[in-house]
Amino acid sequence: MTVTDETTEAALQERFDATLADGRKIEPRDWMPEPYRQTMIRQIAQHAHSEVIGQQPEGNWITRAPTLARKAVLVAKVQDEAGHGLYLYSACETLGISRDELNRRLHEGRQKYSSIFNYPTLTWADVGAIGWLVDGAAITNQVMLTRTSYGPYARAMIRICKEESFHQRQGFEIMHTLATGTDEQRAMAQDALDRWWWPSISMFGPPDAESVHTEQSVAWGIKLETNDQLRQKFVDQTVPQADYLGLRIPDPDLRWNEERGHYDFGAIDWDDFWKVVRGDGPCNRERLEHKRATWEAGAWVREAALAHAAKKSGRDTTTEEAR
Ligand code: FAQ
Repeated sequence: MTVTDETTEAALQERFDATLADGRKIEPRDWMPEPYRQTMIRQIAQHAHSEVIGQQPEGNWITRAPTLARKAVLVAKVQDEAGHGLYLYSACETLGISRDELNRRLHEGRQKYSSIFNYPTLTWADVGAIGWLVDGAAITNQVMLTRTSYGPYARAMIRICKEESFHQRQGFEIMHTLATGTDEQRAMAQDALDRWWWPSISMFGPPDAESVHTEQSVAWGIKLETNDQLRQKFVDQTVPQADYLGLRIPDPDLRWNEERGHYDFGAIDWDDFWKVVRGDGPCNRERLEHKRATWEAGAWVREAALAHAAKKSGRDTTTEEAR
């Protein structure tokens, strides 16, 4: 590196640091350190993959939703998740990587998606529990991300959060209907809460002391709160909701701590979390296999769309020339 290059690099770094310090956004055409770009690609891709694979557990219930109205809402919700994936892939592409490459990395197991989508949806109450708890946890994290330092990601999050709030409420409403229904329905709601509680609070990621990326991501303004802070926020807001539903959170150590002004809760089984993250959860193989199969089966649609776009742009040019 020459002296001029070094000076330029230092000046660029200084401008990047100043942008962050002023609370302004980093935009696609701005210079950014390569590790920042790679971190953004990793996180946004993982997030996009989660939205897309996250369609599977609830999609499983579209044909068996108990009423036509429930079916219509569920179809719309699952479709919203696909839309979130699309906004996020678009945001990720502004970092100089293609959607095809992101999919390739996922399909080859080189990129992750959220641990939470590796659990089965055994009853209709699981659809309620996902909306209430999983969308609830996702919003807690994503409200923070509306202020993240990378502009396209932050802007995508604003719209996603609005839709996730609707999803969370529809989940809570399903749980409320079941919790105030027959004994059997109430038992279904409790069983779903029993199975989804621990996976939901672990989806915020490992404890801060073991989170390899948090310190740097906080320094870059990617994360504004840590995994443990967000988890605590989620527990604090969800416990009163469970009380309102008359359901019991499956944690004997859960209690209000007057001194801290927060709920204390029991130890999370991190061995189980890592097992799921590493590919050995109840549904990992099935989820990824289905994702790969639909990608392959949809190849003709992508090819047809590209051929149509090429044909249309050719026709438009002809029309222009004819004018
Ligand atoms: N699952 O150092 P950290 C949704 C990995 S969207 C799998 O703490 P970081 C909507 C992590 O990648 C849900 N892996 O990492 C919906 C890293 O491994 P790596 C998705 C996990 O990035 C609702 C390693 O552990 N939301 O639900 C998980 O600073 C209903 C060390 O961890 C997002 O993706 C996990 N749970 O913090 C859809 C939000 N946690 O990459 C359908 C954006 C951690 O070095 C139905 N992402 N790991 O190989 C984030 O905010 C962050 O990436 C965290 C992790 C907080 C997830």
